Amino acid sequence: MGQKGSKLPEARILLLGLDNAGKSTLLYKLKHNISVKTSPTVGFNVETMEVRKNKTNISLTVWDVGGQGAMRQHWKSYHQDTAVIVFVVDSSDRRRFNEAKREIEKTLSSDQLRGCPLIVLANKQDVDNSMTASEIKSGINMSKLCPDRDWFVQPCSASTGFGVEEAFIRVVNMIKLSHVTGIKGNLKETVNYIRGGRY
Ligand SMILES: Nc1nc2c(ncn2[C@@H]2O[C@H](COP(=O)(O)OP(=O)(O)O)[C@@H](O)[C@H]2O)c(=O)[nH]1
Ligand SMILES: [Mg+2]
Repeated sequence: MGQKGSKLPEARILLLGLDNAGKSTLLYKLKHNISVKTSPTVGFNVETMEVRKNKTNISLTVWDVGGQGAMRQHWKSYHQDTAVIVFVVDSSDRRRFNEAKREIEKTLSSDQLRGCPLIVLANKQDVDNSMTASEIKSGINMSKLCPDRDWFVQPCSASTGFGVEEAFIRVVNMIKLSHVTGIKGNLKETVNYIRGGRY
């Protein structure tokens, strides 16, 4: 938690993916380092966590927006001020891969998310015969789809924890300072100070 009375600079992370992809499991694994039994998210889960980036503490707000059909039309209202998009794919579900791909394409076409970095999590790598991260990368055609944003495909398993920390570090590294809101005081000085440091 932050110091008493001080509000930390804040970055918003959008956690998206089809229902059953593993978003909520991932969020709880990250936040509490535990595996919990999840139930389908109705509406959204929101969790905050504090990270240190370039010598500055930042509060990350992770929005896990329910992935079920009817909820998907609401994803758009969460787009504003997003620092990084995290899209979770169920690598064990080849049948729904095209559906996931279409949602990624739709998400990236949002004006509010123009240039916003994207990390695709190839989740459920613990399941036998699941798609590899490189299969997912070429299946989505990432380099063609993302000519004007940072992107990365990270293999992971929200159940076992494999790759979860790496994914988190990548997310933090992808945050641009211009997307961190609430840096107080002389912004320019603060930014210079932060730039001078190392994560
Ligand atoms: N084997 C395996 N199952 C997972 C993994 N991540 C999530 N699950 C399971 O997939 C189901 C859906 O997970 P949930 O987090 O609720 O998905 P959400 O709808 O995207 O929030 C649950 O039964 C989870 O236990 C994973 O990495 N490996
Ligand atoms: Mg959920």
